[in-house]
Amino acid sequence: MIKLYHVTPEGDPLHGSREAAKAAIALRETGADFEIENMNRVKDMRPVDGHYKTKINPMGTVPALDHDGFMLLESAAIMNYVAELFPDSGLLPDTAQGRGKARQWVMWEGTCYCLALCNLCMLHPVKDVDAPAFEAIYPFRPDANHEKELELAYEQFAHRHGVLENNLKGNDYVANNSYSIGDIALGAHVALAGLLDFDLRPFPNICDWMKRLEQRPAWQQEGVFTGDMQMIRDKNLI
Ligand SMILES: N[C@@H](CCC(=O)N[C@@H](CS)C(=O)NCC(=O)O)C(=O)O
Repeated sequence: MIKLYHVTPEGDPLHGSREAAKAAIALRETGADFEIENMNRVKDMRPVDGHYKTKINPMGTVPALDHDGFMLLESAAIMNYVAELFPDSGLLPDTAQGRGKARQWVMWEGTCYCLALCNLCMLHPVKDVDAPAFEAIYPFRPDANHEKELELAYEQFAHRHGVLENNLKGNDYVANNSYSIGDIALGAHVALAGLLDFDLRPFPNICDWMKRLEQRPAWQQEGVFTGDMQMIRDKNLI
């Protein structure tokens, strides 16, 4: 049995976990039978001596995967594991070069893209989420308005979207023009544009790609993603 520890959007102060959404989308793409264990980030995951941190994930984060007692942490590792477990899913291309490229984009998302995302989260005014729940993740948020730094963070974030935009030129998907875990890693986080008031319209290839991902049933069933896309549309950012 496969169990995925997730934070779904209903009742969550931050509208759910995008990292766990990646794992849930990957699992849905495989057609695997799995169950979701929905966690409360404040009550279940954050207490230092709680069951989640002591027995499931010492980092107190989701996703965590339990496959017949085998425990795996980290969204990138979980997506790779799921893709290898279900090779017919095509979540990893069938050539070494294709797999290399898919993993390149998963790594790029988790490092280069996320660095810029976190810098922006650190400085962006908290508006559409619960402030204390959000600020607990960013203990070094400045308490005053840092306009210049915020502008630089937007520039850095825009640079990352420029890299992705160029990579998608003439391609439907991020790696070898074939849908993979690279698209899942990136799409789940690019959808945060609404919460960050980041305009995707100057990046037409990204907009088309997001709309392509939105057509897939695995993404339509992921409430974190559909909620984020709704906010993007409500704010006319796509
Ligand atoms: N590197 C980890 C990051 C996981 C992570 O930070 N997850 C967030 C949710 S998106 C979390 O669980 N935060 C805990 C909290 O808000 O207390 C991964 O990729 O799985």
